[in-house]
Amino acid sequence: MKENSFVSADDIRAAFSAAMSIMYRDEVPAYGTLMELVAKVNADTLAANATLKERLEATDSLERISEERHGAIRLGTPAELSMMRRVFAVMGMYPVGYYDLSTAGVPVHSTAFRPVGEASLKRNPFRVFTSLLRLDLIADETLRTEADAILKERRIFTPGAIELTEKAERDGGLDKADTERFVAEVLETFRWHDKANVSADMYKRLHDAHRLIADVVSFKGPHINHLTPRTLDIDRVQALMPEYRIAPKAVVEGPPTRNCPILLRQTSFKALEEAVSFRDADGGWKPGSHTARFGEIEQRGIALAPKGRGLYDRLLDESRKIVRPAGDGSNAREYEAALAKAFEDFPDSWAEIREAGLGYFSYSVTEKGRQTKLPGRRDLDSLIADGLVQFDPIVYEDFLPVSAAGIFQSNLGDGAQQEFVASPNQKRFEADLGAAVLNEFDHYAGIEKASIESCLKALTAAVAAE
Ligand code: OOG
Ligand code: NI
Repeated sequence: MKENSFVSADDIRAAFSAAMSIMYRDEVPAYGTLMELVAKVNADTLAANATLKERLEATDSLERISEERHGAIRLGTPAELSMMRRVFAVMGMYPVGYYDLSTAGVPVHSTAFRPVGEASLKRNPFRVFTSLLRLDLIADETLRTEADAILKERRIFTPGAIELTEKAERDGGLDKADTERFVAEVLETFRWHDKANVSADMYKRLHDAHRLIADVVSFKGPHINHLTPRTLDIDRVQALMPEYRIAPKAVVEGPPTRNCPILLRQTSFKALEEAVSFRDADGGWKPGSHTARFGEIEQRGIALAPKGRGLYDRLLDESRKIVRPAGDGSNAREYEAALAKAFEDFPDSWAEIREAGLGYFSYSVTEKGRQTKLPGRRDLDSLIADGLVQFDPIVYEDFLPVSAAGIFQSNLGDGAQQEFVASPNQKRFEADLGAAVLNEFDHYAGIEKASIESCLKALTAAVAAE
């Protein structure tokens, strides 16, 4: 009986995502400006491209776009990570993928919490890129021990958030009143605190070791460090940003501009320098500043199959061997040219991408297919050739490690390049998380397979009905 009154996990996530967006717009007004700009560019893009609009409507994804965003947080301890997993599970968000950022000079490893089923993604695709600090990559042992002790002391979840998460786990859901409380309580974890947990001296030592360590260890909680709306034309938003008094980062991360967007392209505006205060020895507060929070936009393209992803990684690597984008933008044009040149080897029509087995597609029966009586079961390619089945790209829902590193770097200050020995440790991450991360490729392959089966079934049903 009680079950009927539960709010669905998808609805809890949608409510949480909306609440987070309002909070962040309040905290970082430039994010609100960016949202307006993205809404305008998306409306213009749809008005100018009838086919795009029609396909987004047909695949039920038009509505989610204006609601769509991701955020990012950086956690300090395994206990925080595993509790965060339980909190996100209440909202129907599960860890997908493992990202090792150590190779890029950032002492974290990460996953993305996100909805997984097709229906859940359509309802609300809110995701959170979640990183765990790796103190094991810090050379200074004294500092490591001190940072660890500071992190162990803090409590990033309110008692209410923990209690409601446990209740949801026990009962299998939350009712409306509990959902409202849950959203409000969990939001507290993501809130900005301008009063640091540490002294100015400690902050400086952490900061000297790595800016990211200072960002994680010095504060009461893992403030949301950016929120990212999804745009349908990232080049246009990037070009318009200065007009809206937002300074974009030097280059767009990810693949170059193409007719058929693949994976994910991202750009951001620089983190703000914000006033904070540090603890004094005599119990007072000492003014200072900290740079952490920024805004980002993304354009999502087709999810690539392992073969396509291999090609993407190779071409990106090739272009970076020719030009590595500098943080100050001094070689941005050369980088873009090298990237575009390298990607000439990546087919740029949906039909070619499909035929080469590079990407994942969702298949559906066409109008003609619905009116055709089939004499028997046929293979997919011939059904497509005869115009009975059509295909649309499946949207990439995940992240890219090289791009993520670029986003981290551009917001850590350009002098912050630091080398670590590459040391991916997915086993350790999963032990800390308290669960295995899901494999992104399995997920897309599953959606594709289900769509093919449903087409063949519909067309065979037409045969059986004769
Ligand atoms: C996360 C950076 C990664 C993305 O979109 O690739 C990211 C961070 O700065 O904490 O959000
Ligand atoms: Ni991001």
